Amino acid sequence: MENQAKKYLFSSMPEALDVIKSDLGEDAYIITTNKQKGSDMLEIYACSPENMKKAYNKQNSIDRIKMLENQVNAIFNTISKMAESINNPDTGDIEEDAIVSRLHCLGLDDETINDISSEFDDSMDDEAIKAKLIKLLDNKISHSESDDHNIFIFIGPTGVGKTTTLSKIASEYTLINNEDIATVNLDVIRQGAKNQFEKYSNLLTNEMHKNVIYPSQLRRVIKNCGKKRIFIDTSGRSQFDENGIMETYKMIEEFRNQSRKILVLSAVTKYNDLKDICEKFSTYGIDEVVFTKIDETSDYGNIYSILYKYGFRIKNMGCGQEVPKDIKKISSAEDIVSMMFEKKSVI
Ligand SMILES: Nc1nc2c(ncn2[C@@H]2O[C@H](COP(=O)(O)OP(=O)(O)OP(=O)(O)O)[C@@H](O)[C@H]2O)c(=O)[nH]1
Ligand SMILES: [Mg+2]
Repeated sequence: MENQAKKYLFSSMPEALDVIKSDLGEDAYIITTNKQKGSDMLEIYACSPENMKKAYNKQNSIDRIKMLENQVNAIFNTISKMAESINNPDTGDIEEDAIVSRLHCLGLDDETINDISSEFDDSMDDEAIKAKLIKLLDNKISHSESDDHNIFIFIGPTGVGKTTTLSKIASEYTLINNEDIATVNLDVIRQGAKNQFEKYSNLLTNEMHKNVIYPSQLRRVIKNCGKKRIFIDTSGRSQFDENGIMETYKMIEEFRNQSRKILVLSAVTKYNDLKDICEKFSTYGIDEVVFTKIDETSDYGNIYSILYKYGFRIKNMGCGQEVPKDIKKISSAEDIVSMMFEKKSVI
């Protein structure tokens, strides 16, 4: 600013103003006024309106440049810090974070990751991670066929696809294996359950029992059944409806040890809810699970986590609404892990 200004020395201000105005114009700016050291004279800096404008613009540019400089410095500092932490040999946390976030991306929950993360390290590529996940799961899930009974009981929460899955699995035995089957409906709750059950059963068997509401009735049906296999459908029960769960349990209790209790779960249910469901239905003694609605998600980590935690046997997955075609066979832990990596049903 001083460069644009002109210096004046006067003994009084009125005298100075007259001269400055005639010199720099009526609108001249007085920038500073000080008493000169060692005298009574006034030292005045003034400038013309044009120079004042130039000085203002220049100052503005300087401020903007300073601001940009600050921003560049901040960016530079951040990059330096990042580079430093990457090059720092004590980066154990970063390695762990990388593998943990890869496992998260595969849809696994914190609890399972906590259990298995010590088996992984940051040097592992996707192939190695996949192989390890398969091995870990394969060691957990049941491959036992010792409970391979001929009475199938489908249990689980409401609306997960119990009736649909029963019909799909029963179809295999009738349409593919050419076996005779009977169906039994214990669902006394849902409106329309009988119609839905009847619709499918009519296609599968000539022995359908649709009004079974007492354990004694079920006993008679099973005793007198002339068919090789019996498929029993039950009412959907919320995991929080303990009375309801017990009510169905009492119906089948007598046949618990001679039947295959199949827990039907939806692949779109949240992990914590799935755990609650598994805990509550464990009263029945679960022999097998079926995950349905795998066509309605691309995240299969929950399936892995549940099988890893409970070790259930799994043979089928529901992949759509059509009976009998929308069912997929699971032949190994590899099928599930592949789905997690591909983010789609690849079996
Ligand atoms: N997308 C999709 N829909 C399914 C699948 N399995 C069943 N569904 C649908 O889910 C809905 C409920 O199926 P149900 O078989 O009646 O279920 P449920 O468990 O018997 O139901 P409740 O008896 O009321 O407890 C229906 O619309 C089915 O068509 C599946 O694998 N994928
Ligand atoms: Mg049903």
